[in-house]
Amino acid sequence: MTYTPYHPQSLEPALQQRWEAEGRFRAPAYPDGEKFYALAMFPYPSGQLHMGHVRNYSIVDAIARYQRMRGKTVLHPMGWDAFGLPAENAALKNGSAPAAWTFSNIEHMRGQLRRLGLSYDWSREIATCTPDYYRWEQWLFLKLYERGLVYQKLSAVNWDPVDQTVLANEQVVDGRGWRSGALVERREIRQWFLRISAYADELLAGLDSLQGQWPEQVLAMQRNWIGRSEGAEIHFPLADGSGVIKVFSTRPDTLFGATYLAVAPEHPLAEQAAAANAQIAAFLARCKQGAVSEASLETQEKEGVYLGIEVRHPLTGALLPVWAANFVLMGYGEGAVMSVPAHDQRDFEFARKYGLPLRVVIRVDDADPGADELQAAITAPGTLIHSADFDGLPSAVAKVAITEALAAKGLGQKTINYRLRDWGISRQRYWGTPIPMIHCPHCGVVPVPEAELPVVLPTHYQLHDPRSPLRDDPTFLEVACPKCGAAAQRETDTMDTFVESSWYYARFACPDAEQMLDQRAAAWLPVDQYVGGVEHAVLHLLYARFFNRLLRDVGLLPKDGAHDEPFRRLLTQGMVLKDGSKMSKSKGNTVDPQAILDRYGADTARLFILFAAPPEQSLEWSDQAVEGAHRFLQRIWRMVQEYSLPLTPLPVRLGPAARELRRAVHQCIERVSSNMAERQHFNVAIAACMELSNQLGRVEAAPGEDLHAVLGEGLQALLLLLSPFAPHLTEALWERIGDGQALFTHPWPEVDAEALRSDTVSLVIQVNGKLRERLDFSATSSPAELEQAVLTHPDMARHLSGKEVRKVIVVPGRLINIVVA
Ligand code: ANZ
Ligand code: ZN
Repeated sequence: MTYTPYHPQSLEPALQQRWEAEGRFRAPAYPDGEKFYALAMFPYPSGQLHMGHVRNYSIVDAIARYQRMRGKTVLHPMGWDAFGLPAENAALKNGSAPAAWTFSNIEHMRGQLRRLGLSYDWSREIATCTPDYYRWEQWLFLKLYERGLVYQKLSAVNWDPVDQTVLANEQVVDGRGWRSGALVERREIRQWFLRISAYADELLAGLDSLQGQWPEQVLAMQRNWIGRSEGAEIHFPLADGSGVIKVFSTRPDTLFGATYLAVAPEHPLAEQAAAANAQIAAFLARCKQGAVSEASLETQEKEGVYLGIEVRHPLTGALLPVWAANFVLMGYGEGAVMSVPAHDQRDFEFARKYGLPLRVVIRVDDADPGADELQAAITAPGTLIHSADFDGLPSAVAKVAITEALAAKGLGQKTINYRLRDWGISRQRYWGTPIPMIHCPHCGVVPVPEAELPVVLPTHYQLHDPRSPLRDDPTFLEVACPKCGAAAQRETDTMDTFVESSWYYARFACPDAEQMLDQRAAAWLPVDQYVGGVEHAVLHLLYARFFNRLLRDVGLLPKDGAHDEPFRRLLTQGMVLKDGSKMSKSKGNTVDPQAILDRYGADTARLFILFAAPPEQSLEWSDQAVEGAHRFLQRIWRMVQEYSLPLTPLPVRLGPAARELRRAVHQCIERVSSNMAERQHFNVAIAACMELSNQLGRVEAAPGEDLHAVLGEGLQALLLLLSPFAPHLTEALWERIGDGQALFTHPWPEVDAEALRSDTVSLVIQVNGKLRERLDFSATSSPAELEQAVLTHPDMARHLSGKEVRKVIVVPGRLINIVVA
């Protein structure tokens, strides 16, 4: 027998060119029939594909190809999240322009994606750094500004005093500027914010509709991030009668245990006190040092200073001192807390450090520990003590009663607080979407008129230092005020790159629309299956859920309830590990996908990566397993070539061997099918195919025999089932033994229930209720025949000899129990 050797290095590119020339994976403008939108989180064009990409895209491609075979109209697009810091950093290092660097990376990576044989509709490709894309983001910004969903406020940034520029959090390494090495300072500057907090409740409620469709862990992380807490706003009148300090507390039941207040260093009262006291001023200045990331606030040593101010307890009238403390956040609640050191651990430590008093007001068991004996705060709810009229109430009841008592005096009310902060989208960086605003000396902030969009980002700069070149370029900067015509200046902040990735999935539905989105978006959305890394559990996935609602509320998506959520189903794929740790350049344990493609081809790479682990778990790289995947494909190649044509229809009656083989074929179809759609355990699906290929490989049959016909059916099924994973090899072989219909839209094979029916049943045999044997019988036997068969079965002799059989109980399909004396 002669056959062509398996040579993926030439076979695969030839097929890929054909797919491209035929426009095979183009989606129509509108779905005809049932749609399926499959999407992988689009990549940052860093220069090279890594194995994480290969895994992500292989998963989505398998799903997209499967859904096509299920008869769905599939949309499967790809694009580039092309703005961001790495382009600037690379430009600084090698003097290139960020745009040129970005586009050449896109060029290279697009080639790599093609080489993987991913079934994208490339006609919809998007690069977010092109004006065609970001102009709509500027347009939306203006719409949101009109609606009060965009605003400016003072906010802290990392300031590099040597480079004289703002640094991104990633550019601060151990509190120092990454280039200058200078100690970073905190500065307050005016920045642009999106009012995501206005959607907090809706974003929280929407999570319920994703239950079962999104990983539980991601839902939990979003719930925490939104962080709804119910509590009370409590007013403490200033002792000098000049006003009140408001605090937010989730534990109004501990109100009688409050022994002092603590305000944020940025709180107006702290700043007032600092004006008259150098020691306080020095403390506040110290708080302003250091980087602004949340992590650095969490870990810093808790410190404070007494402000020389007193307030009255709203219910007892007792005088309490007011401190400023570095752990109180200006942006949360009221920027002030009532400190209850006996029941809050942070307050406990602070009180012990500064010698402030403790009052125990909650009892969790019978003991009433004296304040001096406490080793740690008692944080659990319990029963109130030392709390006047509220003594004896459980915490939950007391929360309501105390809040009502405060409300009656006009000194408080029930409130809900969210941890979710408004989204600061200003970046003092160059390589991003320009914020379409103008600063006029007479009119203040003036939006760029819609007709003048886009505000195009100039791309010709050579970067020499981290300062944004926009700030020094008069041709960008200088502009006439749209309102009064006076000489004005453009905003030089650009948008956070998370803005681009918050709506790209919608633009893919109508990439050439002459508006942000047109009718096609509603027809394709929501994304039916989204796949990406779990590191995006909150920011990206929350922002996209927010943007989808903004798009709806400006009229670009229908308010029909079916378009609130952007991603119907989410799969978070696991990491690719080598030697037990995440592949990374810094660890030097990467495997370059290009090398695997060159050596084995795309089908092997894809098959290995899907076979090695279930998609959501981490995957350990193994050179041997790659070899194994390759050998498997070679075996299939040989088997199909060796099959002597023509295929013949199945005879009406099959002999036992043919029946058994056919059952194996249909069991495989069943296992693969259930793992494609529901569980998405592609590794199990591939294992089933491997098992079937072994069974088919053992068959020896000549044309004309029933076994030969079933073998043909089996080989066909195998190619269909493997085509989502190894699309090139299966398509090439399908040309030899297929049924003339194109493989990529061929109907997915159906399970024949008749074929699954077994000739034999396996029954558990008990003697006096104890498990003794497991024996096979003909599936068509009657209970009487079974009784006869089991008693005379040679394997039963040792259990029954010399015993008197009293009774035989047959439970059809399950077991036979023999009662002996
Ligand atoms: C008194 C109290 C007693 C508190 C007690 C807790 C335990 P969550 O659940 O995250 O909403 N807090 C309020 N505003 C703050 C701010 N701006 N910066 C730092 N901490 C602040 O947290 C609510 C609790 O965090 C509030 O309840 C308040 O301390 C503190 F036994 O009030 B609590
Ligand atoms: Zn003006």
